[in-house]
Amino acid sequence: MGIFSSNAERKLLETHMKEAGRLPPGQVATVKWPVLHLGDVPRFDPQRWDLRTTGFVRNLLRLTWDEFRTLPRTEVTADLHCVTRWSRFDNRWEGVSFRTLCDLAQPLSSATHVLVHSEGEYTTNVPLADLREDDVLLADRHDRAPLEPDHGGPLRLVVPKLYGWKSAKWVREIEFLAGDQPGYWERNGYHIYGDPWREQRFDND
Ligand SMILES: Nc1nc2c(c(=O)[nH]1)N[C@H]1C(S)=C(S)[C@@H](COP(=O)(O)O)O[C@H]1N2
Ligand SMILES: [Mo]
Repeated sequence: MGIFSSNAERKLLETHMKEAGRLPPGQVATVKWPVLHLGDVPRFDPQRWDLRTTGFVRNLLRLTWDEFRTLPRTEVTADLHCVTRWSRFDNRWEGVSFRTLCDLAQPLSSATHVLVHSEGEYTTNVPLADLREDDVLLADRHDRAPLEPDHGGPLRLVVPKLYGWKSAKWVREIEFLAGDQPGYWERNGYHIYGDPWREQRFDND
């Protein structure tokens, strides 16, 4: 932090990111990492945890934690933009590329979208094509440390190009859909797609 107060440092980062074209419209930069979710942080039991693929898919997988940890790994450095207007830059994620999971599960040709189910009630929908992009992953590490439970540990989805509500924490099920279906926030007024660069915050934006 040096000679800067933390707000001066934050402001400097914000100006820099704006000039670099990395601050979407209507967003402010944050250096800290806010915790944002509904309900309680689920308890992780590695003996009972699983990740399932369901719906319009050839292979109905059920991966245990140990099995998940043997999958080929990837790392992505990406920005996180929350619809409540904070952006956190250069998050270094590690985990398994969503594409790797798709290759194992083999969605049917009729599958166009995915409904991601978290532990508890939370769901969110994303088009399958967007999930197959290079920078989408199921992350179990952040900034070289195991992902904190508050931030979605043991496993969360990361979809950098969409607002943060699409990056579901505590993921347990990947449901392949033949057609789009709104998730939790999408049923409650948030935009069906959620592109921060087009400020797709709410469903009439
Ligand atoms: N399961 C679950 N995942 C969730 C949420 C939630 O309420 N439940 N909130 C989302 C929202 S709105 C954002 S901005 C990000 C925030 O991630 P963070 O708490 O790690 O900053 O998580 C997303 N994933
Ligand atoms: Mo958010």
